[in-house]
Amino acid sequence: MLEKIKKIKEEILSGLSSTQKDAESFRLRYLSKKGIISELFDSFKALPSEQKKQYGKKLNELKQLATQKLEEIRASGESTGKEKDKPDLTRPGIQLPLGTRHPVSIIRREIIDIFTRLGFVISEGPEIEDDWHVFSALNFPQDHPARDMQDTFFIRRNPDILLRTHTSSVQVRVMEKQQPPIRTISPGRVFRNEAISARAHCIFHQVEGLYIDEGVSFADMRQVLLYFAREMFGQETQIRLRPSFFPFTEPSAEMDISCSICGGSGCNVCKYSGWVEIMGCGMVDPNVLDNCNIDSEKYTGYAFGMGIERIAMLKYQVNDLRLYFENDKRFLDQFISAW
Ligand code: 2NM
Repeated sequence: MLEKIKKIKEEILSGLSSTQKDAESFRLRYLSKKGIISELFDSFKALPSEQKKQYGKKLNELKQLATQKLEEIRASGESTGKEKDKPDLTRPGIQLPLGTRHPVSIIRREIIDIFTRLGFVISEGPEIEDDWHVFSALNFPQDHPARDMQDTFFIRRNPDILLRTHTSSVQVRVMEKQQPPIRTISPGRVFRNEAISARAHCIFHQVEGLYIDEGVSFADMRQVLLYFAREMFGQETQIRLRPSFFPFTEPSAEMDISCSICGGSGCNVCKYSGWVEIMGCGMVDPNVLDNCNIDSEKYTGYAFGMGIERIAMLKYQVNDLRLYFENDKRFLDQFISAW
């Protein structure tokens, strides 16, 4: 029996046996229930107890050696020699589910894309602002209702620190830093102290635009906004400008587009008027230019502002604003875009 153990040990150590190229045939030959080591254990059981001690140790050592060798063969996968043990590199990969862009992000990118084609550059600024950049520089009188606690979030009970209610504050910062020509759009998040409903939210997104140079006219503004409306809502779109009021522009206007849902014949969305409001605009008030150290005798400019959610509601015909903030995956998964 000692002879037999020695022979098997040498066979395993030599690594020459053909069975040693393949983990499974190695296991079958040495370690399976009918393998030669198991057979040795069977005959070991029949031995008289005084011999058991001598053989037991040798047998256990042999089994350990075989087990170790099997691990080595398994680890060096290439030496298995069998195709079925190799990874199949032609198998298709596991598909990871892709996310979708938020509709507000899609519309923001579309708006940015249209205006950057016209030479506007993007500017950004802080969401936490001071009174000067949000109100005073923009010609809001000290007692204007927008400054009211009910409309503006103030911070730490210091009325000079507040969350911006529009991104015009970014444009004040641009004007303070840079002389005309200025062509900029500022997309961003804004905050208003309003009760949340289908039509209002305390956080929403805006894109505001500003164009200042010598001899810039209301007609220039109208043509750029017409171009924007047609790129955004289709080439058949018409616009109209209605007189309005903003502290920072004079004259001011509200811009409507012909209803993209019914084409002007009348529907729910346009409330049977054929027109829907999409933004405010106007000629920058000379007081605003002066506040930002831009010579209002030399330069004129126009500005406009729109809510991204509002544009998204029109484009996607989703008319509950709250859906844009709930992040319900069933809602978000419906927006697939090249962006
Ligand atoms: C609007 C409507 C009209 C506006 C004005 C300015 C600035 F900084 F130049 F004064 N930025 N954006 C503006 C003008 C915004 O939103 C409804």
